[in-house]
Amino acid sequence: MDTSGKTIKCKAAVIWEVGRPLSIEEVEVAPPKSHEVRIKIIATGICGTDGHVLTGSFPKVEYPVIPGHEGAGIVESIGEGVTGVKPGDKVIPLCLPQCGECSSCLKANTNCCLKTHLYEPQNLMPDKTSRFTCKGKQIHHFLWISTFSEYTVMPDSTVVKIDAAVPLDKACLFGCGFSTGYGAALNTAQVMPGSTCAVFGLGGVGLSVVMGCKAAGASRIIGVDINKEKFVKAKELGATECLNPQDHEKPIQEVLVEMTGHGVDYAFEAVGCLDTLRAALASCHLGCGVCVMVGVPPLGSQLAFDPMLLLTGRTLKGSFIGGWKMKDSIPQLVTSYMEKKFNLDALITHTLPFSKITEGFDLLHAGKSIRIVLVF
Ligand code: PAD
Ligand code: ZN
Ligand code: ZN
Repeated sequence: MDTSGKTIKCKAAVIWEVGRPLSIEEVEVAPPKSHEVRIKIIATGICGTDGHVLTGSFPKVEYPVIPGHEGAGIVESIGEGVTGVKPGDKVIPLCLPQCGECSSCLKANTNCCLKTHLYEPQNLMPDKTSRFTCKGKQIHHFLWISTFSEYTVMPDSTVVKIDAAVPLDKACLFGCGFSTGYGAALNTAQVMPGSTCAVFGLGGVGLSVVMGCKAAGASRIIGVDINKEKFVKAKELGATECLNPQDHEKPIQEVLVEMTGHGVDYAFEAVGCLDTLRAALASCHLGCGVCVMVGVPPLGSQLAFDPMLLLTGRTLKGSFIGGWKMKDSIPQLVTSYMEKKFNLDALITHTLPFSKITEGFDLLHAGKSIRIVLVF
């Protein structure tokens, strides 16, 4: 049946208000307008960030909202003026746009397109209307891409075509978790061969940092997590040792400094917590250690730490989606995956039907999963 130009009814997961659980609803998805694309989502991962949307700790979200930002799908129809993709193309929705025109897009050293939600909200399409309705109410978009819906509409600056041979139930992880962690090591830290790294938080993002450190040739990769069940996979993916802070009387930064002599060359925070961020910074080598912040901190929080840590030459950097200019980089990462340059599949511990999304979040919160992929 040709659906182009028509409203499509499908299943989506809606958060009606902060603190309310996800509810699976039938939604109406309007056709794409000019410079917009409607996509049939085939698979979507659950990222720690979607959990922040449920609790209201992700900035600038408006409710009711359809979250989800780690998806892969097939273009169903396109609006006027779209040139980069066509119906039938396999695509990844981009949670960080690459408009190609703003001052950030024109600079080589940043991926923070000025169309990012941190700069202007992405709760409605650029024309300030929504393509989603449910029970007569307008539902907001999330990061413009809302992948927890079987059909979703997004601007053409937030979608990229990928190799038709790639399985979409794996490729969805390029939309956020894998790219974020892997790029934090390769692009943001630019880990040097032979170096020592510490990775705080061994979820999907932290384990992708571990893979990036390994790919960059780090000789020592120390995983840090309070859930020791994460250690098996961390070691499989490249961690040389793992530490549980709860097994030590001393603060973990002191343990790391002692273990390494003078601290680590690179420390990554992939938890989203200020205490672990301070610990990661304090575990860096005097004079040259680099701490990369990847986890999203609690909304409205302020960071306090001993400024002498920086005065003496350590660096604190943030990494947004691994520093990748997503439109340029995701197709290349997909090609590297097809060439088996990294083990993305190892991150997927569960593949569930979309209807089990709540079970998926329960597994994530109970620490029983790395990445859960939901399939429509
Ligand atoms: P996750 O919940 O799968 O992993 C978090 C891990 O941290 C778990 O293994 C926890 O056991 C562990 N942990 C919790 N507390 C501590 C602690 N005190 N010390 C050590 N480990 C601890 O989440 P994820 O891997 O999907 O995401 C991790 C963070 O990265 C989260 O804050 C998410 O919002 C953020 C993120 N940032 C970007 C970005 O562009 N910067 C992109 C995607 C996700
Ligand atoms: Zn831009
Ligand atoms: Zn994410």
